[in-house]
Amino acid sequence: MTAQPKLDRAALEAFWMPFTANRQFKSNPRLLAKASGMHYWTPEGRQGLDGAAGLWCVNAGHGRGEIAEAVSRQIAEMEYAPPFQMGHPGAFELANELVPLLPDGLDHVFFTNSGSESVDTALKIALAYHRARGEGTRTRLIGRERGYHGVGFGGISVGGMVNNRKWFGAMLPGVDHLPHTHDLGRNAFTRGEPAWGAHLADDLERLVALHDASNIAAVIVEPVAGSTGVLIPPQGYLERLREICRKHGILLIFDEVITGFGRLGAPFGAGYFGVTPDLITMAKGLTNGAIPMGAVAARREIYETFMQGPDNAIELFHGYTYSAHPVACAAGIATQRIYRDEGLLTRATELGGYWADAVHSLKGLPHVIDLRNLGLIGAVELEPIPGKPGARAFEAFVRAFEKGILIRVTGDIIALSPPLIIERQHVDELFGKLADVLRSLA
Ligand code: PXG
Repeated sequence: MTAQPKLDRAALEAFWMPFTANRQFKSNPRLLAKASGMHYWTPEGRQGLDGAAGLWCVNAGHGRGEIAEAVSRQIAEMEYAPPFQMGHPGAFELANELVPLLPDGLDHVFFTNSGSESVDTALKIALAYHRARGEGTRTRLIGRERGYHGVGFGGISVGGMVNNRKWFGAMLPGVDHLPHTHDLGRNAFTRGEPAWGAHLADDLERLVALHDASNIAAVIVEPVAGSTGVLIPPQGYLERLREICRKHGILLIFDEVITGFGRLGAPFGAGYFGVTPDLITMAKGLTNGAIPMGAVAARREIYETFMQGPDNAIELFHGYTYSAHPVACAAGIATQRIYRDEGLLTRATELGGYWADAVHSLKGLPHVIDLRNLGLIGAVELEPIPGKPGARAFEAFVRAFEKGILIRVTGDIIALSPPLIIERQHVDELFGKLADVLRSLA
């Protein structure tokens, strides 16, 4: 590894770090300097097993040469091309690569640069779609408690995580929230999808009765809620949500920023659960996290609804300077090739049983009040220290880092989502060390 200049406390000051306890970090920094395969290394050369795929994004593992080469080739050839009223081949190629991975009927792809932008884009498409069909009164948006849809104003408005919302004023008007599906009393220590809770989708009927369907544009949910701490949908819940949306002409948006690209053992959660939404948002695994990129897939009828009026009319007044950025597209195409060649989008199916056993092997360890799993996702919920929410899991995170495993914590929940190239011996190491960490906690 190339020697890196030491960053002292003063050198850490200028960067205002996102979603980070800045002062705590800067007095005890955890820096990463190199990554390959299943591992990260600190600048001092300490190795850490990646139990989080970076941040749910490095699905093909780190240091993929094919992506690096595709990116360098594209930068040398053409670093940028304007996406409005012009195009470049990579954008069309990547969209064509994605369509076969999507549920039948979702066959048009709009490119963005992040999950947050994908969410805003999907919400705007939903509103504009209804208006284009002459149902412009459909303006209300429905999210879910504990939902995470990124940090744009659209995403925090439909999102349901209080810390992400309470600081930021009134947000979008006309938003409602379905109840979340987490119930430890009924579903603790369930393997896979819990049996109880499908009826919680019926709350949508209450909102329809309250507002009338003619005022409701869309419902957005994560098929598996990730960021809030891994909430697995109850059996039949997503089907029921789909049915109620269909009945009332409400668009259903699946936010698949985390569940996309093989996390559950199918290319998308929609396919895994056998429930087809009208719009799917994605990001993260789209480029293996190598270059920022997001996308929204839309049902053909939605796209076609916009394709009216004179040929020279711009149909959707929306887009980003970096929509379908050539370098991101190159990374995306190379990533999709790896997923295909290595069978990674279904790998979680092969390994899911072994992974589930490993997750549930933590039962009985100190402070563990729930274990959850689906595909290559796992969660360990800890009893909070009274009066200090989040402190126990944060301590676990710090000790895990010191022990050489990278995990993600949110509140008092540890979330695990390794690269999909993980092997059994890594699963053993991850859970062996995590068990040691849990045993060491006060
Ligand atoms: N939707 C979902 C479902 C996400 O998980 C976003 C949108 C936003 O994506 P961008 O690219 O704008 O960050 C996400 C992001 C965590 C964690 O700790 C998860 C995310 C972001 C930060 C932390 O689990 N997911």
